[in-house]
Amino acid sequence: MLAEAVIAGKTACAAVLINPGFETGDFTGWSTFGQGWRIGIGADAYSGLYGAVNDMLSGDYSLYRGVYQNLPIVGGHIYNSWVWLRTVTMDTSESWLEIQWYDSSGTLLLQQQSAHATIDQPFTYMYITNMIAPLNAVTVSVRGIVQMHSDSGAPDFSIFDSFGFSETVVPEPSTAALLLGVCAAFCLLRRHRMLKALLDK
Ligand SMILES: [Ca+2]
Repeated sequence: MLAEAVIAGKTACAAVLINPGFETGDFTGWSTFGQGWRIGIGADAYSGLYGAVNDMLSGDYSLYRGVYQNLPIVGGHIYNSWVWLRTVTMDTSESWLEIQWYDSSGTLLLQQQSAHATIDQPFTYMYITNMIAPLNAVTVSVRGIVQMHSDSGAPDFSIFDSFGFSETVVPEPSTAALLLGVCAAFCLLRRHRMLKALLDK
């Protein structure tokens, strides 16, 4: 069991999105806010069988809608994020990929956005690369955002699939091995603390 924990600790160094392409067929791992979120199939999937759709319909009132997932990160490290975004009959809204960085008290430190989709597009790679997490950030929120410009009610559809979030490791060649060792040691320590907390319960 300890050996399994050690192996899991090493691979858990960079947190990974749960259900990034909605292939559970639901929003497992994700949260949403605002109106209109559902899981779509067929043309609503960039990859696999499912994608996350926001329907903006007549009479809607939510100006901002989001689908998001939070992950632990390390301040000062460099990260990339992406999603495939398709938009249909866009005329009263826009949508984009958004990254928010939070400190340990849940305070928003910084927000970054990809290019915005303002007109119809097939599934298009939307991304933000080489983001440096604020030094005191501990959590990232990876978000697909839709903004309604008015309540005129024209139907607009924004479809998100295959979200991604990864760390860019760019150590000096001479320190690469050292950094990997530190990373492994950090994960081991964290895993040890988690195990100890569990055992102490
Ligand atoms: Ca999918």
